[in-house]
Amino acid sequence: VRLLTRIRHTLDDGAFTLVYQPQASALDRSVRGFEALVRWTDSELGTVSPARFIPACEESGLIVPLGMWVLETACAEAVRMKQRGLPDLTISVNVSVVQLAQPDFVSRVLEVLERTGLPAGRLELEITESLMMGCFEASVDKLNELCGAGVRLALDDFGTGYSSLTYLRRLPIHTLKLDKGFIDDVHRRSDARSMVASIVRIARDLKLSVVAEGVEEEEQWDPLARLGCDTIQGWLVSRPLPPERIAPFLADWD
Ligand code: G
Ligand code: G
Ligand code: MN
Ligand code: NA
Repeated sequence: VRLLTRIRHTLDDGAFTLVYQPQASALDRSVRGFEALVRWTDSELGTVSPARFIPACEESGLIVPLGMWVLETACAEAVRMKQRGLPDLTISVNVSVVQLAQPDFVSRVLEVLERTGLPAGRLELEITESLMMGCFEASVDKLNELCGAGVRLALDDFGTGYSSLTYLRRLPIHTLKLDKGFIDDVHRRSDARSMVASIVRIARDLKLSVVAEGVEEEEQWDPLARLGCDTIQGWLVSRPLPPERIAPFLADWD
């Protein structure tokens, strides 16, 4: 309860910030985009992990205004990057099932694109598999609408929780984000490589791009690239960055 009271207070006064984690092409290491991740530093509670406050926001419905703030801030930042002469990169934004369940979710996303001027094709929404549990049919309709408008869709944390390969086929997604759990041992264990290889084969058949998440060690890069992962995300490329460190990072990375 105390957490929620604090969140309610701070939505207005700038205690939430976004950090941006780069995603690099597995083949040529060029940066393709950034995932926006929310951070909260409260004047009383200090830094609170999203792993703790996001579930509280989902239960209370506060995720709806917070999620819209995240979306608008991330899209505006992507437009600003372009204005500063940085290349056309994709911005990935996490979306909670609770947001997706809102009847006006699609129109509100399209409004944000219009307001910020970000082309739909440069926004990727990350949805987690828990969406399978609730109103699947209604969710698919909304995702189809967004897809039709040119927004890209990613299935986040793939392989954790309520995975279902039959649902995978029915979702209009472009990208599969392979959970860190599949990635950790890929340079050490052949069974870990077999798992990644199998998932990549399915993704290929479904014409999905694959992002390897949570890549921390250089030794993981080659096996992941050879196994057919398209994109590498993790501390090896960079920790999530505050907006002012994006341009310096890109300059260094080349
Ligand atoms: O960045 P970090 O590892 O601390 O994130 C922890 C969890 O919080 C992850 O599951 C991540 O997807 C989630 N998360 C981070 N930012 C957002 C956000 O803006 N919206 C939602 N719904 N989840 C987020
Ligand atoms: O659930 P989602 O994939 O949206 O959240 C990604 C989470 O993983 C964020 O909390 C982010 O800070 C974290 N993360 C990103 N890269 C790495 C990494 O290389 N190692 C670890 N341990 N966590 C990471
Ligand atoms: Mn994510
Ligand atoms: Na993830």
